[in-house]
This record gives sequence, C-alpha cells and structure tokens, in this order.
Amino acid sequence: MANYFQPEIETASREEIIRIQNEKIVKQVKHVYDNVKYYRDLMDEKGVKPEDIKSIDDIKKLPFLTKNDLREAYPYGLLGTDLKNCVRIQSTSGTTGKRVVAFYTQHDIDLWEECCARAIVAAGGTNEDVVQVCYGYGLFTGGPGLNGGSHKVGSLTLPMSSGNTDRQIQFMMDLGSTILCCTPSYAAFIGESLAEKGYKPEDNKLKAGIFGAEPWTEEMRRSIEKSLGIKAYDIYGLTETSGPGVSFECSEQKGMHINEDHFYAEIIDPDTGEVLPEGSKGELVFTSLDKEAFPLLRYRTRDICILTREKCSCGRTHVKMTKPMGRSDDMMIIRGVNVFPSQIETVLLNEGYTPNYQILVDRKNNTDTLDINVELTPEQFSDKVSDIQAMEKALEGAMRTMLGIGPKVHLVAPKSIVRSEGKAVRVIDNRKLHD
Ligand code: DLL
Repeated sequence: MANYFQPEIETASREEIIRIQNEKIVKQVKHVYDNVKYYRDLMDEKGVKPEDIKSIDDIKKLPFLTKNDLREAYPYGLLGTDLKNCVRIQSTSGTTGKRVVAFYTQHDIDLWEECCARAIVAAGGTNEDVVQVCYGYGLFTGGPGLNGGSHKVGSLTLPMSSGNTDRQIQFMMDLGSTILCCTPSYAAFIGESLAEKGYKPEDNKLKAGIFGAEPWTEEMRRSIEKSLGIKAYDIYGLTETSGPGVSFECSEQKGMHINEDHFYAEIIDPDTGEVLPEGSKGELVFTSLDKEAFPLLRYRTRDICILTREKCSCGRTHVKMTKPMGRSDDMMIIRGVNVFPSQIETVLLNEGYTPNYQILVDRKNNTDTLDINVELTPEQFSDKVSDIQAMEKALEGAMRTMLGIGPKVHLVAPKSIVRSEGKAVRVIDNRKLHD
C-alpha cells in the first residue's frame, strides 16, 4: 500500500534530500538578500554575506527571525518579490494583537497545496474520496490549504468551513464524506453531536480525519477515533511558513514528517539560540527553502518539540517532529511550577471525562490560583452533592500527581462549556489583568 503523493521526493535518500537542500538554500539566501531589505540589514549586522552560505550546514551563520521582527516589518517589510507577482494573502486571527500577514505567489500556493496533498494521501486519501474541509476558510490557512490539497489529490472537496454543525452532519451523511479535516476540538464536538442525533460511529462513511492547528493529546486522539470510527492523523503548520502541511502524520501515527524539500527544520535552545543535536527537546526553527513571496529564514516558531530521524515503517525518509509539546508561550507558570494544558487534558481523558474543559488562572493575595471547570456527561451527572464532591476530590488528586500542584476542580453541568468550531480557547489567565 504505497500512500505517497510524490513518492520520488517523499522517499528520497538522505543524500538526495541534502543535495536538494544545499542547492535550494544557496539560491534562497541570495533571493532574500537581494530582495528583502529587512533581512539584508540583519545579515549585514551579523557580518554574513550570501557567499558565506555554501551548503545547508552554513545555515547556522544566519540570523534568526522572530514574531517581533514580523510585527516590525508589518505589512510589506518581509516581502520577497514585487506585489505584482503575489496572488494571495493569508493571516492569523490576531486575537492577541500579533497579526501575521503572509504573501503567496502562484508558485508558493502550488507548493503549499502539494504539501497538503501529501498529508491527505498519507491519511489514505485518493481521487475516490469525499473530503469534508471544516477548518475555517478566509484569512485562516486551514480551509484554503486543505481545500487546495484535496483538489490536487483529485478528491471531491466539500468546502464547508467551520461551524453550522447540523449542516456539517447533514452533508457528511448525505454525501458520504470519507475524510474529515478540522481542528481536533471541533472533531470532538462533531462526534458528540452525531451521538446526540442517535448516530453510531459505524453509521458514517468516514475513514480518516486530518486534525491540527492546536495542541491535542494522544488521549484526545483515541477519544475522537472512537467517537467517529476513524483513524485520526495530526497535521502541523503555521501561517508564517505557508499554513498546514509543513509536516503531517503517516500511518505509523508516531510523529509528523516535515516536508524537508521545502522546509528546513532546526531545534534550538530557546534561551541561548544554540542549535541542539538530534533528539533534543527545544524550539523549532524553520527556513523556507523555496518560497518566493514570504521567504522566512530561520524563523523561531516558539513551538517546543523533538526531531527524530528514526526509520519510519511508512517508507518516508523525511525527518519527523513530535507533536508540539505546547508553545513556549502556552506554558503556564503557576506558583513557580510549569504547567501545560496538555497535561490537564491527559488526566481528564484518562479519568473518563470528556475533552470539554476550561482552565482558569488567577492571582489572589499574591498567590496563583488554578481552577479547572470540567463538564460532566448526562450519565456522569448526579443530583447528590456528595457524589459530585467525591468525584471532584478524586480528580484533584489525579491532577496533583500529574502537575505537582493542586488545582481546584469544579464539575459543571452537561453542555455548560462552550464548544469550539476552530481553535479551542482552553486557558483564561486573569493574572494579566492585575499586572
Ligand atoms: O494553525 C495552520 C494549520 C491549519 C495547521 C490547519 C494545521 C491545520 P496558525 O494559525 O498560524 O496556523 O497557528 C500556528 O498553531 O505555531 C502551533 O503552535 C499551533 N499548531 C498548528 N498545528 C498544530 C498541531 C495554523 N498539529 C500555530 N499540534 C503553531 C499542535 C499546532 N499545535
């Protein structure tokens, strides 16, 4: 079963990949130096000239780019080509005031869609599939990216966008969708809604899901797979590098292959910027090797993960990244202890709760407080206060073991936590209000 969209490159030898990267990086650095003043200044400041970059190993000599640079250069400062060659922008939601606008030439869109097509084929997609895309369309990269990838595969594409869950379900059942693309939190909600309408997992024709854009745990994966009767694949990417499809999971479901012919990945120590050896945990840095309009070199993603070159049973040779273990800016420091939302999600699902929860952090009398609202299912719900209290206590104990600090757990009524149709908002940190 050869599930490759571009087998020659997806299974290319290590030497061949390095040869491609060597060739592309020399060209790309010259392209950026000649066309992007902002980055040319950074290189000049560091005393690096394009001629110093002779192979991919020389990449270490180049300066990093950060989100802050993107903000400073907004909107056109990092553009690598004339506007007349650009055909599209995409952007982040900018809820935290950090809007990123990325530009694309037609060439950039083609390579991005090819990356998404690789992900769809790796999840078993062919031209006989019906691909329901319920990532948001518009400025967000999720909808357009998977939509374009699905077209390249030749699948029948349902450009649903997110939301209107009743309509999602109607199309899914009537048209026999076989692959679902959305955020994991929305997939969980669709699963829940199907069950409420009386559908069993075997009633739908879905075989796979391609879920990403937010952190999700292995426990969440199993829960979605069970509720929809599918195999759930992870997909990763960010607006700055083009969107989804920078890396994707294969049938092994153990890490995501990075499309190394287009994106060169490094892991660095987030504090010192030092490049770390393979297998180390650190901040992921990407260089786009052949994008024209928004050619970021050594962009610091803030995502923390590990790279591995272990041989993969799927036959792909491209390096794999672990699921991001939370963004460095997702991590909460509560009473001096590092806490990731994913740890909380793991405990909840292991203890038999649903992934409907919300984390509230605050500071009272100079002490951090951590409250977790956890929704009960109708079956778990009880009128007896003592039952609920006993469940809360048990969950607080399990949380304390995982996190090293004790949160206050509040079990709340079924359906009382808002469902997410895109990226879920899991954490409300009110400490910022007092700072
Ligand atoms: O979320 C692109 C995307 C769309 C990826 C659809 C996958 C599917 P941004 O909105 O720019 O782009 O957010 C990028 O989201 O730096 C990660 O922190 C996080 N992220 C993306 N995919 C995953 C994933 C899109 N599979 C930021 N697991 C990234 C965990 C993810 N976090």
